[in-house]
Amino acid sequence: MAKSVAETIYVLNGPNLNLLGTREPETYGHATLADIEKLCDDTSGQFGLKANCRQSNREGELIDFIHEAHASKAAGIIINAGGYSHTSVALHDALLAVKIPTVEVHISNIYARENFRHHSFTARAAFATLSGFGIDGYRLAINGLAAKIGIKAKA
Ligand code: CA2
Repeated sequence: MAKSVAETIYVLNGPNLNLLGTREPETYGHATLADIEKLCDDTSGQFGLKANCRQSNREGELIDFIHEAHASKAAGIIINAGGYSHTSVALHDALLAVKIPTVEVHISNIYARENFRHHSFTARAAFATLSGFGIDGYRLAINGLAAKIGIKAKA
Protein backbone atom coordinates (compact mmCIF):
# COMPACT_ATOMS: atom_id res chain seq x y z
CA MET A 1 0.00 0.00 0.00
CA ALA A 2 1.29 3.49 -0.83
CA LYS A 3 2.58 5.44 2.14
CA SER A 4 0.49 8.57 2.76
CA VAL A 5 2.33 11.83 2.16
CA ALA A 6 1.75 14.76 4.50
CA GLU A 7 -0.09 17.64 2.89
CA THR A 8 1.99 20.76 2.64
CA ILE A 9 1.24 24.36 3.43
CA TYR A 10 3.45 27.20 2.27
CA VAL A 11 4.45 29.86 4.81
CA LEU A 12 5.67 32.89 2.87
CA ASN A 13 7.42 35.85 4.46
CA GLY A 14 8.27 38.97 2.52
CA PRO A 15 10.80 41.77 2.55
CA ASN A 16 12.79 42.62 5.65
CA LEU A 17 11.22 39.88 7.76
CA ASN A 18 14.66 38.22 7.75
CA LEU A 19 15.64 41.12 10.05
CA LEU A 20 13.20 40.14 12.80
CA GLY A 21 14.76 40.03 16.21
CA THR A 22 17.57 42.38 15.27
CA ARG A 23 15.82 45.80 15.43
CA GLU A 24 12.47 47.53 16.08
CA PRO A 25 11.54 45.10 18.91
CA GLU A 26 8.93 47.60 20.13
CA THR A 27 6.99 46.94 16.91
CA TYR A 28 7.91 43.38 15.97
CA GLY A 29 9.09 41.79 19.23
CA HIS A 30 12.25 39.82 19.85
CA ALA A 31 11.51 36.62 17.94
CA THR A 32 13.48 35.82 14.81
CA LEU A 33 12.37 34.46 11.45
CA ALA A 34 13.83 31.10 12.53
CA ASP A 35 11.54 31.20 15.59
CA ILE A 36 8.53 31.82 13.33
CA GLU A 37 9.51 28.96 11.05
CA LYS A 38 9.89 26.59 14.01
CA LEU A 39 6.49 27.69 15.34
CA CYS A 40 4.98 27.00 11.92
CA ASP A 41 6.68 23.58 11.66
CA ASP A 42 5.44 22.61 15.12
CA THR A 43 1.90 23.90 14.58
CA SER A 44 1.60 22.26 11.15
CA GLY A 45 2.82 19.00 12.64
CA GLN A 46 -0.05 19.04 15.12
CA PHE A 47 -2.37 18.73 12.11
CA GLY A 48 -0.24 16.22 10.23
CA LEU A 49 0.70 19.00 7.81
CA LYS A 50 4.17 19.93 6.61
CA ALA A 51 5.19 23.61 6.53
CA ASN A 52 7.30 24.73 3.58
CA CYS A 53 8.68 28.04 4.88
CA ARG A 54 10.15 30.58 2.47
CA GLN A 55 11.28 34.19 2.80
CA SER A 56 12.28 36.60 0.09
CA ASN A 57 13.05 40.28 -0.23
CA ARG A 58 11.98 40.16 -3.91
CA GLU A 59 8.42 40.48 -5.16
CA GLY A 60 8.98 38.22 -8.18
CA GLU A 61 10.46 35.46 -6.05
CA LEU A 62 7.44 35.57 -3.74
CA ILE A 63 5.25 35.19 -6.84
CA ASP A 64 7.38 32.21 -7.90
CA PHE A 65 6.78 30.63 -4.47
CA ILE A 66 3.02 31.05 -4.93
CA HIS A 67 3.22 29.37 -8.35
CA GLU A 68 5.35 26.61 -6.81
CA ALA A 69 2.70 26.11 -4.10
CA HIS A 70 0.15 25.59 -6.87
CA ALA A 71 2.39 23.23 -8.85
CA SER A 72 3.04 21.14 -5.75
CA LYS A 73 -0.69 21.06 -4.87
CA ALA A 74 -0.20 22.82 -1.53
CA ALA A 75 -3.22 22.67 0.76
CA GLY A 76 -2.88 26.27 1.88
CA ILE A 77 -0.77 29.39 2.10
CA ILE A 78 0.07 31.60 5.07
CA ILE A 79 1.51 34.87 3.83
CA ASN A 80 3.05 37.90 5.44
CA ALA A 81 4.06 39.88 2.39
CA GLY A 82 5.51 42.65 4.57
CA GLY A 83 5.53 46.03 2.82
CA TYR A 84 4.43 44.41 -0.46
CA SER A 85 1.06 43.74 1.17
CA HIS A 86 0.32 47.43 0.74
CA THR A 87 1.67 47.85 -2.79
CA SER A 88 1.58 44.65 -4.79
CA VAL A 89 -1.21 44.09 -7.27
CA ALA A 90 1.01 41.34 -8.73
CA LEU A 91 1.07 39.33 -5.48
CA HIS A 92 -2.69 39.79 -5.16
CA ASP A 93 -3.12 38.49 -8.73
CA ALA A 94 -0.84 35.49 -8.10
CA LEU A 95 -2.80 34.49 -4.99
CA LEU A 96 -6.12 34.84 -6.81
CA ALA A 97 -4.82 32.87 -9.79
CA VAL A 98 -3.78 29.80 -7.80
CA LYS A 99 -7.03 29.61 -5.78
CA ILE A 100 -5.27 28.13 -2.74
CA PRO A 101 -6.90 28.90 0.65
CA THR A 102 -4.79 31.70 2.06
CA VAL A 103 -4.47 33.47 5.39
CA GLU A 104 -2.65 36.78 5.64
CA VAL A 105 -0.65 37.47 8.78
CA HIS A 106 0.83 40.69 10.11
CA ILE A 107 2.89 40.64 13.27
CA SER A 108 1.97 44.21 14.14
CA ASN A 109 -1.53 45.70 14.14
CA ILE A 110 -1.40 47.44 10.77
CA TYR A 111 -4.63 49.36 11.59
CA ALA A 112 -2.99 51.02 14.60
CA ARG A 113 -0.10 52.26 12.44
CA GLU A 114 0.37 54.70 9.55
CA ASN A 115 -2.50 55.16 7.07
CA PHE A 116 -0.49 53.64 4.23
CA ARG A 117 -0.51 50.31 6.08
CA HIS A 118 -4.29 50.23 6.44
CA HIS A 119 -4.88 48.82 2.97
CA SER A 120 -3.61 45.42 1.91
CA PHE A 121 -3.85 44.17 -1.69
CA THR A 122 -2.92 40.64 -0.63
CA ALA A 123 -5.65 40.58 2.04
CA ARG A 124 -8.27 40.75 -0.73
CA ALA A 125 -7.01 37.40 -1.99
CA ALA A 126 -7.02 35.77 1.47
CA PHE A 127 -10.05 34.29 3.25
CA ALA A 128 -8.83 35.72 6.58
CA THR A 129 -6.30 38.14 8.02
CA LEU A 130 -4.63 38.18 11.43
CA SER A 131 -2.92 41.37 12.49
CA GLY A 132 -1.43 42.38 15.81
CA PHE A 133 -0.97 39.03 17.57
CA GLY A 134 2.80 39.11 17.21
CA ILE A 135 4.32 35.90 15.93
CA ASP A 136 1.46 33.96 17.56
CA GLY A 137 -0.54 35.14 14.53
CA TYR A 138 1.20 32.42 12.49
CA ARG A 139 0.07 29.70 14.92
CA LEU A 140 -3.48 31.07 14.92
CA ALA A 141 -3.43 31.31 11.13
CA ILE A 142 -2.43 27.65 10.72
CA ASN A 143 -5.19 26.63 13.14
CA GLY A 144 -7.70 28.69 11.13
CA LEU A 145 -6.44 27.35 7.82
CA ALA A 146 -6.65 23.74 9.05
CA ALA A 147 -10.25 24.33 10.20
CA LYS A 148 -11.12 25.91 6.85
CA ILE A 149 -9.77 22.96 4.85
CA GLY A 150 -11.28 20.41 7.22
CA ILE A 151 -8.15 19.04 8.89
CA LYS A 152 -8.37 18.22 12.59
CA ALA A 153 -5.50 18.15 15.08
CA LYS A 154 -3.98 14.69 15.45
CA ALA A 155 -4.48 13.03 18.84
O1 CA2 B 1 3.41 43.63 10.89
C1 CA2 B 1 3.83 43.00 9.93
O2 CA2 B 1 4.03 41.78 9.96
C2 CA2 B 1 4.19 43.75 8.64
O3 CA2 B 1 3.83 42.92 7.54
C3 CA2 B 1 5.69 43.95 8.68
C4 CA2 B 1 6.19 44.78 7.50
C5 CA2 B 1 5.40 46.07 7.35
O4 CA2 B 1 5.80 46.75 6.18
C6 CA2 B 1 3.91 45.81 7.29
O5 CA2 B 1 3.25 47.05 7.22
C7 CA2 B 1 3.45 45.05 8.52
C8 CA2 B 1 7.66 45.17 7.68
C9 CA2 B 1 8.56 44.03 7.99
C10 CA2 B 1 9.86 44.63 8.42
O6 CA2 B 1 10.40 43.81 9.40
C11 CA2 B 1 11.41 44.31 10.14
C12 CA2 B 1 11.80 43.53 11.18
C13 CA2 B 1 12.80 43.95 12.00
C14 CA2 B 1 13.42 45.15 11.77
C15 CA2 B 1 13.03 45.94 10.71
C16 CA2 B 1 12.01 45.50 9.89
